[in-house]
Amino acid sequence: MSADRTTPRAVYLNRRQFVGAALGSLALGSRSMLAQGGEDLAVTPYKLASSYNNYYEFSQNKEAIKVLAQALTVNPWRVSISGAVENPGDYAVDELLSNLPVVSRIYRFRCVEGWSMVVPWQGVQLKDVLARAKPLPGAGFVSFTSIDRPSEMIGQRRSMMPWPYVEALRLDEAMHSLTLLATGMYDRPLPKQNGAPLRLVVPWKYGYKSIKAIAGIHISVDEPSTTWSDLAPSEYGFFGNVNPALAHPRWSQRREVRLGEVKKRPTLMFNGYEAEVQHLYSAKDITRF
Ligand SMILES: Nc1nc2c(c(=O)[nH]1)N[C@H]1C(S)=C(S)[C@@H](COP(=O)(O)O)O[C@H]1N2
Ligand SMILES: [Mo]
Repeated sequence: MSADRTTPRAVYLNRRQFVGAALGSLALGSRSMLAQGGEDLAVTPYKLASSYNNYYEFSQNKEAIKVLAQALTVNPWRVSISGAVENPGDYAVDELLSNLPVVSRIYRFRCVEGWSMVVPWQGVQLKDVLARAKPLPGAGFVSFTSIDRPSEMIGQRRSMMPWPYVEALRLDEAMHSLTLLATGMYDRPLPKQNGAPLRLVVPWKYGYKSIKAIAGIHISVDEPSTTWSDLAPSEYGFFGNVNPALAHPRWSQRREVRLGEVKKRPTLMFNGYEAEVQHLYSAKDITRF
């Protein structure tokens, strides 16, 4: 076992302590912000969505990330497209997205740790970027690599997990019209702590799939390995589909707490996007984390 394989356990255990403590203080300290009436898509206050983050390249402390992440230079920013495509290339991020329709979508966002939020995102559909890249016949997966820049990302100077962070989707999931590459939220440029300048948003999957600060997009025939599913396959599977019936080994997934709220609410199958995405999965797929 490598050093990288022995440390993450502590990381997972910490996730639980942090979420408990931080949600407690948020809930007590922000009564005026409580979304009343239980409206399922009541937008989470910007202040909460931009100050309670997961971004291990900076810290495991959710409140510290918004401060530490300001060290990241996000302009200029380049994104490479490689692998099984007709049009590979290396682009400035604006060039990559130029002339693609900008969409604005209000989505539920659910972290496997049991907290959730509702965020208005702006960005482009990933399928539009992939259409330009033209996946070759036989291509089946898309993986995303976050920026690897320990000089600006203090958490990357520790080997708590293997860097850079990598996530991936099956090509059909990537081509789904709900899947976004976000460049903004709340009609503002994406804050650095939320993944500027470019992050993935896959609303029916747990938050760890929605990788931040994307520097590389790679199309492959075979299933790629991904950071969390390599570290702990039983806890953070490749699918990562939100499923209240499928318990995570350490956290029941039946309920969740919206940031700013106190009372837990039931977690919805596919995070409420069942009608849109269930056709992508077989009965066996949804028994896998
Ligand atoms: N590069 C990178 N992307 C990441 C993470 C990370 O640590 N590094 N954390 C993931 C997890 S676990 C969650 S819940 C979301 C959190 O997004 P937010 O901070 O915008 O709420 O980012 C995801 N994307
Ligand atoms: Mo998460």
